[in-house]
Amino acid sequence: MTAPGITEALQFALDASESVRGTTSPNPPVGAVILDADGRIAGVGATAPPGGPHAEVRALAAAGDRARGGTAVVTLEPCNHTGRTGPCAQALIAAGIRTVYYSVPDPNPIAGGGADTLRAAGITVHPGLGAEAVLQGPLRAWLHRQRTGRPHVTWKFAASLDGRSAAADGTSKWISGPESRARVHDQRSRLDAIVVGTGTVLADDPWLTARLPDGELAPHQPLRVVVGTREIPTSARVLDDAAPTLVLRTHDVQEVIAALGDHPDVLLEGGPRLAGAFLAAGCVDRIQAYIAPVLLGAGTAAVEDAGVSTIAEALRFRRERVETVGSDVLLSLVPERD
Ligand code: AOF
Ligand code: ZN
Repeated sequence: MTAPGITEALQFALDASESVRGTTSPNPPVGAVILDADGRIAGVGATAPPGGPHAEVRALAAAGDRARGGTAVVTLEPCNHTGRTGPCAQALIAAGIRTVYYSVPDPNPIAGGGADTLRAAGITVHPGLGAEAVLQGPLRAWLHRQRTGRPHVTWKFAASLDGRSAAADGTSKWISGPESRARVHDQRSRLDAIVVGTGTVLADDPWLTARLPDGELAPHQPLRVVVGTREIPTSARVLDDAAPTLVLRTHDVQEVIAALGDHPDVLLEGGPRLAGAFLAAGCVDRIQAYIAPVLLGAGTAAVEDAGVSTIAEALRFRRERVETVGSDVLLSLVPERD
């Protein structure tokens, strides 16, 4: 059984890591909490942008002397290396921390091994606290990139009950409801990159920015990536100065993946042909399907040509989560191979 104070600290650590998602790459967005010797929260910290201090160092700074004899709760195994900042394991030892809980081991061969260093210094170490929430949430994309060398791509689409993303005349506003759209804006504000095809830019002229409920731009904007060989006008909204934009004049999925290098958390937003190419190339790691209670009976399919010509070749997915969002259903799926 984990003490109630630790469960609360884990929630603070998760919230801290969530709050810096999209701003730390290529570093992972980590959250850390320091409890004093009486189990009260003394400091909370999250990873600073690259080159800045790690989560533990910031939480220790906030806790000051109250860290002595206390406990640290961290979403990633404290690092053991002197990179751009000093090793967090040493900082925890120097501050007099007695107990460390962390969620997932650091797979980085250079930075990992902090748990052993802590144990050697006489600190009690508990791995695995909240591992599932961290693996599914804030560190999912970074861990995927560490494991595979590729970014984590979520293909998100909104479709009618009959799987269409636009009506026969091309109109598509709005298939999903306001709650689903607000949710996507919130998600964008915590991503590294959003990818769309030139067809989507030409058809919808989207801004692809993350906006707050009042319409203001969110403080963090992901990189906007436009893929395809069709010409897009210089007046396209995606080329405005609200966020950086990368235009890739290619159809090659592998080239896009390579160009995304330092951007592990990627949202693929369409259109149907680009989604089909990513699916056919095995480069979709998760699907988020917003299915609206709307029927069109004709119109553009959410995906086209994913390389399937017979049922034996069907791409199959495993259900990760089903939620209702307003009047829509959000299906989160992962490839059966994973
Ligand atoms: C931690 N706490 O908050 C983060 C960690 O280049 P550096 O020196 O910033 O080190 C980056 C590596 O440190 C990164 O690849 C990962 O293994 C670890 N990140 N570790 O103890 C943190 N962000
Ligand atoms: Zn560190």
